[in-house]
Amino acid sequence: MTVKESLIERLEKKEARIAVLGLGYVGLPLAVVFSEAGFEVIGVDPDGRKVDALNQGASYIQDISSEQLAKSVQSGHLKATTDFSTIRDVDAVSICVPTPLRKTGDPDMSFILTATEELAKYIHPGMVIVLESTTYPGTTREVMLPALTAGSNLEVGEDFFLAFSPERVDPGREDWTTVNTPKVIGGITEACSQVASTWYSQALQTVHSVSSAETAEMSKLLENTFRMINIGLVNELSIMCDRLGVDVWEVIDAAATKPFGFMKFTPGPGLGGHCIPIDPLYLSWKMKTVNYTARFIELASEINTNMPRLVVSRVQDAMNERGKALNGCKCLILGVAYKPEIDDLRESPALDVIGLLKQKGAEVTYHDPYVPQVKTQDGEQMFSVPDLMEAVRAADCVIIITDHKKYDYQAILSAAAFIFDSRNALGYLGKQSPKVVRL
Ligand code: SAJ
Repeated sequence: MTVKESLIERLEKKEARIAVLGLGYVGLPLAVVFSEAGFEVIGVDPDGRKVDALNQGASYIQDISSEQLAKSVQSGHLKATTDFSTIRDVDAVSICVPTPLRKTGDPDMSFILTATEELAKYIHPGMVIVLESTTYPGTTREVMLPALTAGSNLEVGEDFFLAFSPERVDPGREDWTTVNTPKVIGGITEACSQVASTWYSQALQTVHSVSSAETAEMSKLLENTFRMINIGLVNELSIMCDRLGVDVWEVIDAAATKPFGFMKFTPGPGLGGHCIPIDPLYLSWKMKTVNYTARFIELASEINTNMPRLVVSRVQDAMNERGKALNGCKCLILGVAYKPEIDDLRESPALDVIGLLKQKGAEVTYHDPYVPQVKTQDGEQMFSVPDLMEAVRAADCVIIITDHKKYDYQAILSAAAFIFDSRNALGYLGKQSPKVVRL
């Protein structure tokens, strides 16, 4: 029996021991899913607080309840450690570490490199390794593979197996989960694709195997670049409609009646989150290394990045028309999380809007039912106002940045002196009211 055949047999019998490196919003759910499929799983993370919480069955990720986590831990199928050396005894490793951008806008590969260097100490024949972290095409083959095989005579596709499988976790989503979201997997070799796909098929409902790691890496970037560029398109459409005196929201709703060949996106105050604004820049960065300029990505990124400035400029114009300077203007921001019904502030455009308003001398406060406090770009600690309606009444200008469903928009409209609505949260009410301006 070859190394591959033996490993596939152990995976199919759930005898293979699994490790998940990185226990964040991707790694923790994946570790639980593998454990619920019957594998013995060890979660490895340098953050001792995460490790302790997991071992106590206390979930810190909204998609996994403590009850579900505790069941896996108590069954003995899941435990966590900060000790990387425990992976010397495992057969299969999923790497779910962050891939942020540096301040320079270049990819920050440090988390992948650290995980790979640790893994290289313990790699052995009969091991399969899958990278899940979103990254530029070529990372698995050009960065991970040499680092894993340096100083060893292990042959990829023969002695060990290496693949890429992009994470598709949308935190807070309940319809599409780690188990039922189709999973793309591409290996360094055909055998790598086969082994990794066999492994994931034991726990996930749908695995879509592709011919290479680069194909899988690129497919993920297409998914999120598609989204970023289309959001950039409707953001530019909002600028065009404003110049033409046309209601962009009505235009989009009309286009969205087309039952085929159109997909609805909506304008907003900018692009937040750790995926959409960042993933496409991994692709444009990679293309520069092969002397190609990804013009769509760069243009859409420029438009999206400028939206907070556009919002503040539109607010300033509206206040001027009402005889009020922005300097000294009491501005209340509603919603600072990067999207509704979550508490995540990463890359949130609200932070840019707050910074720009403060630069113009406005007196800025905020309310967000999910975010009790915020550290602003200039280092100030702000707290969500305790009494929303009192703050609405006291404000010269209410600016809706994130349209949480919890808000009573009718009551806010009645109490406010003026509202700038960057999300069309007020809908028809906003269109009809003289004290509302929409993006
Ligand atoms: N946004 C708009 N207009 C839109 C859609 C989004 O301005 O029409 C803004 C949001 O307000 C937010 C940012 O873009 O600030 C990103 O929003 P998002 O809905 O794309 O949410 P994310 O960042 O959580 O994206 C995730 C991604 N999931 C993965 O990468 C696995 C993305 O691929 C999903 O399509 C998205 O969730 C989703 O559909 O919810």
